[in-house]
Amino acid sequence: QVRRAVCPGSFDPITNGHLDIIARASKLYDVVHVAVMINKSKKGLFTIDERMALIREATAEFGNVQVESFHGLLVDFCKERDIPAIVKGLRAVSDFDYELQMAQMNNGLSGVETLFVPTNPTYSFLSSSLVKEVATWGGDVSHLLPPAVHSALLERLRAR
Ligand code: COD
Repeated sequence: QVRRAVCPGSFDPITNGHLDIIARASKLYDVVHVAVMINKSKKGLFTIDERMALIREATAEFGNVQVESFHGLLVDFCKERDIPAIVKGLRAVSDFDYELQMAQMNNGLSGVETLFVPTNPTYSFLSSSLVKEVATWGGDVSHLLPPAVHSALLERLRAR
């Protein structure tokens, strides 16, 4: 049987922090689904298709990562694909409260398990929103993003 897991998120855009978690999950599972969850009330900097293309490019070398988008509950994404495990990165204690709530809610809804991977300390302060804010004001974020994501981000901010 194929062992599957999902790494869900907004990925607006994918950072080296996300990528580190996906890379580690890809060593533990046969197939890792990266789910770009669509949140209609949040207008992102990148469209869902742009986010997926950037994730595909950054994860191509792993060989067992499948990138998809989904509008709805994460547990339904999992049910439709027979995925028993959600893999999430934990940055700091501040992440824990909300992540624990979601993990318990998701488990209660469908029995899906959530596994937490401690973030690589290099990326423990890193989030998509901070990267966008720093880049907006001209700060250097090149070491925090895959190269293609960095170029796309600079181009998007220039066009604004
Ligand atoms: N280091 C390690 N891991 C990281 C880092 C980092 N620097 N940054 C992010 N991560 C990991 C975290 O595990 C994080 O959860 C994940 O990557 C995604 O991060 P984001 O910021 O792109 O995504 P979020 O936090 O907006 O994602 C929230 C979800 C989309 C997963 C959540 O809202 C969801 O499941 N929505 C679907 C609707 C649903 O089912 N709702 C009910 C939930 S109980």
